[in-house]
Amino acid sequence: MASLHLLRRLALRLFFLSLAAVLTAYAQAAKLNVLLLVADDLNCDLGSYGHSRVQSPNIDRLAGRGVRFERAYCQFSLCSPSRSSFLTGRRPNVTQIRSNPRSGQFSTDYKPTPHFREFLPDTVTLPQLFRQQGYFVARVGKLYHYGVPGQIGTSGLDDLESWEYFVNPAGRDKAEQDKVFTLIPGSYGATLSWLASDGSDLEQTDGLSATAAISLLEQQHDKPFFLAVGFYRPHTPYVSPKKYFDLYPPDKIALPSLSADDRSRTPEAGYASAKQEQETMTDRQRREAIQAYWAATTFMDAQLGRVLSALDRLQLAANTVVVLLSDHGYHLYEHGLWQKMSLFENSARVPLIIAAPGAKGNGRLSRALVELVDLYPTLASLCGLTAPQYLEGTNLKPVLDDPTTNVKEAAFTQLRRGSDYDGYSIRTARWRYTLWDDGRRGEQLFDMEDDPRETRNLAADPKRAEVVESLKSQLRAYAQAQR
Ligand SMILES: [Ca+2]
Repeated sequence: MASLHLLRRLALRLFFLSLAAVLTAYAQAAKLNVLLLVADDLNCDLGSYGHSRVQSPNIDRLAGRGVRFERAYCQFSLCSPSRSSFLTGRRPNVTQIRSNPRSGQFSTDYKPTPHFREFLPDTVTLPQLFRQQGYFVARVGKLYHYGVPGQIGTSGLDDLESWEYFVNPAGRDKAEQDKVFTLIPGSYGATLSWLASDGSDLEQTDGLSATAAISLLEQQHDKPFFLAVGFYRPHTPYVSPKKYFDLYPPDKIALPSLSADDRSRTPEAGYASAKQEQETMTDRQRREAIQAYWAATTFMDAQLGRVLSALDRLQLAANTVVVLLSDHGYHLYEHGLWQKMSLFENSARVPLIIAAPGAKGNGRLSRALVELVDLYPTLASLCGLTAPQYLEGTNLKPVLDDPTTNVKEAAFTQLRRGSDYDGYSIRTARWRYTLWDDGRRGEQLFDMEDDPRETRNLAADPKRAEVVESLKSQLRAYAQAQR
């Protein structure tokens, strides 16, 4: 009898011990790491996004094991406004960051201005939330705004509250600036400029960034980590080793065709991002610029691939959420435009891939409309962190489990032209509608199903009056609500 009682107690004790072990393991497993990969000025010219020319094997590999978002949009098609938005989880009219910092302008605490802390001093940024909740949080390279290439190797427009540790690599591309071909002598980052560089991948800033990120992954941490790696390419100057240029011979690159509105620049506000020095480029130069951009993309993809391989080698992939995104889209002569700062699809649309361990939708694409402002609540939810109530995005976890799910009806992107006027654009499943200066400087409506290259502006078509009214009132409500 006594031994039976003892056995029963022993069995009970074993049961509770193993239950405790399972619960502890579950709690540890639930603490997912985050690897946030942010490319600068990267558009959707990528293999996994269906581009027939551009080689991006590593981003494609990530798409194979995560959910690839086909319709992801930035909230502002410029670096600092977009990054300030998705890293705070708030829209540009709330952060009040609607321009890049003007060089030489410093606030009283010697930060380049404008900085979102001037307007939202107590906001908790995405990385800061992870810091507060016990994560090791580190940054490599460009997460908040940096002037490229001028501020490479500095902290740029950083937010010190966001990081416990940071690295600011500066490579051969920074040192060899004088070899870069540019449309404006002495200017590299704001205009089109490029260089087929000598030397190896590892000497370039993005090569050094990947090396620094791998070293951080290799360190043993007693806490879960949130590692943000900000690549500088394919931002101008489009610098990469020569071998990447050889992949894209210019004479095999077809230039986009222009519509009648593109040629006449109607409405003018829609095309006001065009820069004078870009207007006189020869077709040969246009092809060379596209070659250099694609080369920089493939080079950046290779560095990103080194970080992903390290994650696999260190057996961290099963316990790490991996995200790839770009701060905004980018034109390569579509509509006769280059770079960003337009409200056409190429400038508003971004690549976005989220690979969350165990998500049922992994390996599939989603056509759900999503916005970069959704990143913050999504990562907080995936990692079981309590996010601030004021966040303006939507948790995408339901889409990661079922990519056919929709979580919103529309995505919004905005711009400010100088200090003069704003443009707002709404993207629904079928339409893109853009309102310039509340209509005083024109409006544009494109049927993205029938006319994905936005060649026919239907805003004045009487048959579409009802659609225009509905989309216009949604845009006006958006513009007003956020002030
Ligand atoms: Ca950018």
